[in-house]
Amino acid sequence: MGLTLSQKIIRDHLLTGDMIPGQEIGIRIDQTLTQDSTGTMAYLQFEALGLDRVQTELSVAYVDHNMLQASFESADDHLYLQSVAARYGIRFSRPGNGICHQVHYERFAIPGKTLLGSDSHTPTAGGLGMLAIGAGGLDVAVAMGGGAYYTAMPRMVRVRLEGRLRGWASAKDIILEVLRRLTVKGGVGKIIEYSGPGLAHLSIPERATITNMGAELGATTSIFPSDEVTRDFMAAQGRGGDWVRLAADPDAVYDEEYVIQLDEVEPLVAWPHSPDSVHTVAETARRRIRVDQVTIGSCTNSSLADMMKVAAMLRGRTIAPHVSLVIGPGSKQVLNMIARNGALADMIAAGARILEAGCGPCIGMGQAPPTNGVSVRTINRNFQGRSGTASASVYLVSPETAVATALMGYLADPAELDMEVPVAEQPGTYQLNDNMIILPPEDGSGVEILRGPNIKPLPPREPLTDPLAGEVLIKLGDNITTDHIMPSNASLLPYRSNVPHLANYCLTPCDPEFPARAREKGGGIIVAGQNYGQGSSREHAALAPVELGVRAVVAQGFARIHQANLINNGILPLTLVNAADYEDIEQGDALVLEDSRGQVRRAVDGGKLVLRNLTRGRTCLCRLEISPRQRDMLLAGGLLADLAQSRR
Ligand code: MIC
Ligand code: SF4
Repeated sequence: MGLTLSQKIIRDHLLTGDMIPGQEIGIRIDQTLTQDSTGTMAYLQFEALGLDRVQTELSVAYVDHNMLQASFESADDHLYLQSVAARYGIRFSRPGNGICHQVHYERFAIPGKTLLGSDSHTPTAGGLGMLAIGAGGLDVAVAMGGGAYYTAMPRMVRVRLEGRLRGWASAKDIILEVLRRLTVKGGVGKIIEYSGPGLAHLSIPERATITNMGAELGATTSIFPSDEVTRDFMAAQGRGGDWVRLAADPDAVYDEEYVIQLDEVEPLVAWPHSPDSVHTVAETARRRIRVDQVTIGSCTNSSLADMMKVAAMLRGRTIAPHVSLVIGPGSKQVLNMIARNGALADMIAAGARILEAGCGPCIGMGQAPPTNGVSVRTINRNFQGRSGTASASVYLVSPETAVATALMGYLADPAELDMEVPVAEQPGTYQLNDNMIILPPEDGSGVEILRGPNIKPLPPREPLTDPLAGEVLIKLGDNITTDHIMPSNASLLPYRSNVPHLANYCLTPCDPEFPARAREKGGGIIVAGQNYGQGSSREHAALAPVELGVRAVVAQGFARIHQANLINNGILPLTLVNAADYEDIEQGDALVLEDSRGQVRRAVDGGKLVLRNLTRGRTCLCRLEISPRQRDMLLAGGLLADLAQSRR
C-alpha cells in the first residue's frame, strides 16, 4: 500500500511508536522556530532542561509579536531572547525582520524536513512540502534539546484541487472554502494534504496562505507536495540546492477526501466571530456593511505577491474617507522589495497607514477598531475581542476583497470595481539580505543571558493530589479559544514572561470574576463544551490556570495543542464519555476524583475515570487519552517536574 506525503516524512523521522492513527508517535525534529510571545517561556523551559546547546539542524528565535514597546517589558524580553539564542546556538531574527512564518518559508523551510514551532501557524511552511507542526513552548524546548516530539498519529485527509482560480477568487478563498466544509474542529487529529492538477497554478505564497489557515481547522498540519513550483521559488530565494521533489504515492490511502473545483471558488468572507462562519462576498456585499477599518497583512496574507496585488489595486486611487487602511508587509524582504519597486509608494499615496513587518493588529498590538466598529482583515482569526476592542466585529477576507472594501467604504465585492484583476508575477530572484538574522557564536558558553525584571520564575507544579477534589469554578460553552482563556492584546502581551500577572486576566472575557474566584477557592475545576482551547499554541492558557490552582478541565472535547499543553503542565484534560453529562454539572458543584493517582494510571490502558459530583449526588465517566509518558507527567505535576524526578 502506498503512503501519503506526510506518512513518508513521518516514517523517515519516526523514533517511537507505530503509524497507527490515534496512537502516540515520537518524531525527530530537524528545525524549530519560536516567536517572542511564546519564546520567552520556551527558552526559560529550555534552560531548565540544563543542556549546553540546541541539538537541531536549525533553530530560529523570531521577534514579531511584541513590537509596540510601550514600556520596558518587551524590549527586555527581546534582549533575553537575543542573548539566550547566542548562548545556545540559535539564530536570532531581529525585530523588524518579519513575521516568523513568512520569514521561515522564505529563508529556511526545506521540503521533507520536520519543523516544530511554538506558534499554531507553524504549518505555513507546509506550503513548501515541509512537515511543520505547531506546539507549546515546552514541547519545542524538548525538541531543541534533541528530544522527540510526541503526538497522536494523525488521520489523512486529501483535498484535490482541480482547475484554476478565476476572476477575483484567490488562495484565501480556497482555505475559507475548506473551513466552510470542515469547520473549526473538522481537522482535529488530521493532516490535510493538497494534491491534483490545480497545484500547477498555485504559487508558494498562495500555498502558504492555505497551509497557514489550516490551523483554523484544528488540523495537526497541512502540506503541499514539493514540485517545480517549489523548486523555482527556492531557486529565486537562492536556496535551490535544498530542493527535493516529494509527493504522495499514487496509491496512497486517505481517510477522507474532498475535491475543490477551483474555477467554481468565489470570493468568500468569514463573519464574526469564527473563521468557519463562511459566506460569499457577493451575498455579504449586498448588505452594504459600513466598515471603519481594513487591515492587510499577518502571516496569512503578507507575501510579496499579496502586497503587489494590493498596490496594483490602490494605484492612483484614494481610500474611502471613513476607512482606516492599515498595511503590514510580512517580512523585511517584502518591505524592501516593495520599497524599491514603487509599490509601497502606491499604497502610501492611496492613504494606507504602513506598519513595520510584524504581527501588529492581528494580535491586537495596536490598531484596535472603534467601539462597535467593523474591521475587515486578511488575517486568520476573528475571535471576539482579539482585535483589542471587545465590541468590534471582524470579517476575514482575501487581500483583493480587503482593498475593494477600503476603496468602497463598505464590505465590497471586488467585482464591483471597474478594474482588471491584478496578477502578481513571481520574481526570478528575491532580494536577499539576511543581515537581520544574527548567527550564534560557535561557542556560546561565555554569553551572559540578560533577564529584565519582567521575567518571573515559572509557576511551581505540584504532584497530582489524591483524591483530586475541587469546585467547578466556571462552566463554559463550545469552541472556547485560547484568546478567551488567556487574552492577548497590547496591554497583556508584554507580560508573557510574567505568569502571575497574566493569571489575573485568565478567562476574563467569559467572566471577569474568574481569577478572583479561583484564587479565593484555592483553585478548582473548569467545565467546558466541545473543542476547548482551539486557536493559539500559547501555553500561557495552561500556565495561568496552573497559577490559579486549576487541577482539571472537564470538557466534551479538546483542541490538540491545548490538550498537550494542559498535560505538559500537570492539568488533567478529562473528556466526558457521555457528552450529555455536561448538562448535569453546574458552576459551584463540588467534584471529586477519588483514587486519582490510581485512576490516572489505569487510564493508559483505556480505563475510564469516575468523577463524582457531590453536590448533585451523581457520577459521570471520563476519558483521559494519554500515553505512559503523559501518565508520568500528570502524576509528577507536569513535564518539567517529571524530568526533574527522573534525574534524581
Ligand atoms: C496567535 O495568532 O494567536 C499567536 C499570537 O500567534 C499565537 C501564539 C501566542 O499566543 O503567542 C499562536 O497562534 O500560537
Ligand atoms: Fe502573528 Fe497573527 Fe500570524 Fe499569530 S496569526 S503569528 S499573531 S500574524
